[in-house]
Amino acid sequence: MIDLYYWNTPNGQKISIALEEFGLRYTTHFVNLGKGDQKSAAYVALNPNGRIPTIVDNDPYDGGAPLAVFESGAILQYLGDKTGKLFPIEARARAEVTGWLMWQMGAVGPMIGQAEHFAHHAPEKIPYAIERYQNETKRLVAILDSRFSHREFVTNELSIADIALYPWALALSKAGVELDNFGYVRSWLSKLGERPAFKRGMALVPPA
Ligand SMILES: N[C@@H](CCC(=O)N[C@@H](CS)C(=O)NCC(=O)O)C(=O)O
Repeated sequence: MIDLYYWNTPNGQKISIALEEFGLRYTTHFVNLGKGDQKSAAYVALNPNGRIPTIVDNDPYDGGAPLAVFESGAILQYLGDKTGKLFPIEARARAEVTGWLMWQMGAVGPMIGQAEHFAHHAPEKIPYAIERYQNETKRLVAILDSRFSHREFVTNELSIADIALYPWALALSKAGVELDNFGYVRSWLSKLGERPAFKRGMALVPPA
């Protein structure tokens, strides 16, 4: 059984989707970001960065003591290795999936996050910052769009890289970037959104 420390934001949703795709049993612990639960000493002991998501695998594949894993990309890789699914072992396929996963972690997530921050949450409107992060986000989405013009998934097969990108692509409009000119990304989103595991992962919300 896996303990999932979660809130329904893109980085959290990557992991709820992955756990559903992998068919792993998990218990959800809602970490209320609005109340600052992610900064509690007990939580920071599991995730030194004080952010969601985190998992604790009570049955890790090395057979040892319960294992805490933080950083959504690292969690996806860990779960892929644990299950032997959606994260190839063969060197070339693995390098490609890892590249797109790191691209999501290092570029797509942070740029959309900053674009949303400066568009909606910054105490003052700074046109330079809004434009800079929205333009960079559009540049990244254009790369994704051209990728999907000739393939179904970001690499040859569905992988943890698609799972990492999906909830962030859904969040684009919050960052002020619309998908009108990115038809291939829209089709990929609707195709993945039909998968029962993606539906269940995205439906995980805190109790009212
Ligand atoms: N690189 C981290 C980023 C995690 C992250 O930024 N999580 C956000 C929610 S999507 C969070 O916990 N925010 C709360 C805060 O900033 O205090 C990961 O991918 O796990």
